This record gives sequence, C-alpha cells and structure tokens, in this order.
Amino acid sequence: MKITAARVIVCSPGRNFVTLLIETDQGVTGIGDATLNGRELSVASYLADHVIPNLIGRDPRNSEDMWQFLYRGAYWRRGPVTMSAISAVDTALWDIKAKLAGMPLYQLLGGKSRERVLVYGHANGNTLEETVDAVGQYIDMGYKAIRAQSGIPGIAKAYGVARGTLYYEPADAALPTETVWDTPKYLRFVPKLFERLRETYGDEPELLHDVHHRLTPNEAAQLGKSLEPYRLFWMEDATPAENQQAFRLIRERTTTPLAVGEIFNTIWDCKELIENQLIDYIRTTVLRAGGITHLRRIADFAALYQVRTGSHGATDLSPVTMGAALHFDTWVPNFGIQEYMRHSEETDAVFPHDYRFEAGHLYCGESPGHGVTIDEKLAAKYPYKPAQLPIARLEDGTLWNW
Ligand code: CS2
Ligand code: MG
Repeated sequence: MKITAARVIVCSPGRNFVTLLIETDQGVTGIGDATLNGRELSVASYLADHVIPNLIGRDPRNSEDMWQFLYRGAYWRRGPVTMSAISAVDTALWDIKAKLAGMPLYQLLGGKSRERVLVYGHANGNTLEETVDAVGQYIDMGYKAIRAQSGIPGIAKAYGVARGTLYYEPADAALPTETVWDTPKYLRFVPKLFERLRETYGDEPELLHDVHHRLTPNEAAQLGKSLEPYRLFWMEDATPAENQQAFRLIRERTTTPLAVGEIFNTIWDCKELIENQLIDYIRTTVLRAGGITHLRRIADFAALYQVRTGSHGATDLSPVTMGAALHFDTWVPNFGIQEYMRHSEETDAVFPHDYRFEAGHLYCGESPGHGVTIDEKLAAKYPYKPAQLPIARLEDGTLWNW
C-alpha cells in the first residue's frame, strides 16, 4: 500500500485552519489538523515544501516509522512548527489505519474506557455580574464543568472575554492587538468572582480558571491559596513553564489543582512536571504534541504519576483535532477532562463530523477513522486571512506574557 498524493488546505471559515489530506492507492484518505494560531503559513510551508515530498510512495500503515522519520530524520527536533506538522501527518495516518480496519479510531487504541467524555465550556463576561450570568447559561445548557474568565476592573481587554457568548476568538487582527495587564488588580478580583460563583451555584458545578501564563510562581501560589475555599477543578497555566521547577514553588504552597501544557510539543516539555508530581492535569493535544503516537506516550508516562489528561480544545484547534481527541479521550485510562469551545457554524460546515454534545459530555462517533472530513469546495470559499494573537503590556509599556 502506498501514499499517492497529499495536499495542504488552508481556509478561513470564521478563523484560519491548516489541514493535511493524504491519499492512498487504495482510495482511502485521511486528514490531520496542522493549525498553529497566528503562524499558520509556516506549518503549511513546512508540510508542503519539506514533508509531503517525503510521504509519496511510502506505506501509510507504518505510522510509527513515519513519526520517527519525521522527528529524528529532520535532525532539527521539537518546536511548535515541526511538531504541528508531524501531528497532522500522524493524525491522518491513524485516520487511514482505522478506516482500513473499518473501525472507529478508539478501537485501535484499546477500545472504550468510558461511554462519554466530560467537557468544560467557556463562560465569560465583561464584569463580575455578566460572568456569573454566563456561568448560569452554561449550567442551563447542561454543562457540568465551566471555565470562568471575566473582565477586571481597571484592566482594558482582559484575557478570555469574548465578543460572542459561545466561543472566544483571540486572534482578532492582522497585527497584534495590544492589551494591558496589571497583576495586583487581577489578584484582588479573581477570588471575589469565584466566591460569588459558589454562593450562586453551590458546590456541584466544576469550576475552572485560566491564568494564561500571567503570574510569577509566588503570585500563582497566592492565587491558588486564595481560591482553595472555592474548590476549583483546576488553575491553568499559572506561570510560564519553560522552567518546569517553577511549579514546585506553587505546588508546595497550595492544594488548588494545577493544569498546564497547551503550548507544549513533546514529552520533554512536561517530563519534570510529571515525574515530580508538580501538576495534576497535562493539557498537551493531538495537534500540538506529535499526534496520537506521541500523545499516547505522554499520557502513559503521566499515568505512572497519577497525572490525568485535559486536552486543549479552543477554537483554533479544528474539528479534526476535536474528533481525534475524542477518540483518544474515550480510550485513555487516565482521562481527566476535555476542553470544548464550540466552533462557528461556518467552521462546522467545512468540517463535517460525527461527534455530538449531550448533557455536559461529548460522544465520539462510530464511523471508521476519527470521524471528521473536509468539504474542500466549501473550504475554497474561505481564503486565508492574516490574524495574530494579541500581546500584553504592563501599564508602563513593559511587554508581558499574553
Ligand atoms: C486558551 C486558548 O483554551 C485555552 O485554554 O489558553 O484560548 C489559547 O489562548 C488559544 O488557543 C491560543 O491560540
Ligand atoms: Mg489555556
């Protein structure tokens, strides 16, 4: 069996997506997501110029050898561009493998460990009151777990506050939007928000919060401690994680569960965090961390230390990633939760899929493969639009972590 052709499809049905489609001599095709928010064309070129010529003529069933070929064989290892490209190839090959077997992808991984996948949605508002109402709307929609982000008095354009109600789209301009950050204002505000959420909705709903890399380890420890009474499911990306040992400072001072990993791209980025039990949830995804092949290694390693999964699932990860992630989540023994930010109707139409939401959970479909396809004709109607993520500066102009 041979790969006969492959192509990169760049489209923008509401936002930009990069998709790899692989064709075989047996008529079976597979697709993988290669979207890297704000840097899409670099992965498109990596695939088209440097990866696709290597795919033609190779046996698509040897996904492990292909992974090693693209990782070791490139000589230049790791990094978001390389690893997103490898992820797209790997996801497409697992899609093909499952279609050849005539089985949904989760069956090839080891079958079902659960019937349904717990997801969390994104509630947000410009003010504390609006955010409290938004959480109520998610509860009404059936969500059991909700992430709450709010505008903060005195901070213009805080992270996580949407223009629409169902999804948050940060990559909003061809050149980065400038936002302002103020840690003391944030630290004073956030405990008040979660106090109100628990007063209003009681103990039942799981509540999550994303710090989005803004704090120092000591500030993160202070926040974690002040949120302990409100029993968060997790506090996410509390501090940047290039220095994995930074999490030891947070860990030793608070019992608020910690989640990290959406920007990681290999097991090496989270090795110390996991083996030292400095985190509770690892958030690497099929898309960013080398596809099913590598994510499975991360999850198995994490299981040794009772660290559970919590895959990133923002709108910049296409429905292809969501489909593959749901098969992974249905199998992975140490599953924690799956992020679920809904896609726009235009996006859903370009990527027909068989997963569905019901009562706070997502269910992967039963069709062979990962269950997501691309309507290329429709995709062609939405050409690429340059869009970058915002940046954050302190009030004195210092560049901060967005
Ligand atoms: C966020 C994302 O979903 C999350 O947890 O951190 O919204 C993130 O900002 C985007 O995926 C960046 O592209
Ligand atoms: Mg996040």
